[in-house]
Amino acid sequence: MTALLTNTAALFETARELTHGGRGILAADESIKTMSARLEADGIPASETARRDYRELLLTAPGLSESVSGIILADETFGQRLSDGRAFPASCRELGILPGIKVDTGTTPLPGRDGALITEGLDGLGARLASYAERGAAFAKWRAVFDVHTADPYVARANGHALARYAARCQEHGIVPIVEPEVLCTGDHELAASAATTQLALTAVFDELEAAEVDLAGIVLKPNFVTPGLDAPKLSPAEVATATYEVLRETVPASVPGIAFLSGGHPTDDVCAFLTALAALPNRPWGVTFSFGRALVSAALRTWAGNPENVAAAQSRLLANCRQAAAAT
Ligand code: 5MM
Repeated sequence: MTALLTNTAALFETARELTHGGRGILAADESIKTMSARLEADGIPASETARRDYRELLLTAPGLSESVSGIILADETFGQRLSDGRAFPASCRELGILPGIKVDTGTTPLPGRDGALITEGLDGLGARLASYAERGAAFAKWRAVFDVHTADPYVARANGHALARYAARCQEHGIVPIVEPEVLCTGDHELAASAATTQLALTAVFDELEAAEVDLAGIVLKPNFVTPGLDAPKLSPAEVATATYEVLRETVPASVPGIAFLSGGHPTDDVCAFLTALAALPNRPWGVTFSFGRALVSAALRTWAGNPENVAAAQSRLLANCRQAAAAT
């Protein structure tokens, strides 16, 4: 019982540290395939070393910990060393940033569901979490993906169930689970479609978390902002914040300590404006912050271009975006 209570308190502390205090999370956990494609899109030959050098550039940006509380790493990076020989997870802690690990193994189509996706990675998850915890992981991440055109109650329940089993397993190992149900922003759908799908997904996720007896005080939720599709006319930050808050208020229990939003392909200025408007709404029960990937790193990757002479300039671009996002909280 005492160990359980200690675990509960520690999970809550970590979840708070990640989402409160004006800092947020840097999502640098692109799979090898995604990271390689992003390097190549910027003219950088993809290799294990190039992926390592790029993640080292991000982590060692001077003063990153002033705006970043945690960094999500992919398995490859988690096992790599910086050029000075230090392991990535240990370096994160030395730099004042909690190390996290993406533990899902990606998505696959659900049979007969028009291309709707299910996220995989539950087999052997306990053993992997034990190893990550031993090597210093403070938190983990699992991303479920929903499309407004294919999401339905079954798809939401199946993905919610996987997220809940993942979250329960993380807590068993003293690791805070980031629970990420992402409704994709790609397309030209209206705000109402994003709102309905986000509501469907979050309702199923919290039903399943409750059924799995996950301690909600020891998780971080990572949702999308409720917006029209990226190809549809934009709405104001106030409209996005109001629509997002309406869905969250209906679906997310007050016991969840913090919500860290994904950026979903929206430009940096837009997602920061959404976050500023949402953070300003009164009587919010949860802390709100960012867990952006592309909105923080895209400019840095372009500036670096694989050239060691550009490291400092690339780090400046990253830091500027992280400071802007932190200011929005
Ligand atoms: C950084 O990208 C993460 C991993 O993506 P893949 O497994 O597809 O390579 C991704 O889960 C990311 O954390 C979220 O989508 C949020 O990132 P954005 O760029 O939407 O803020």
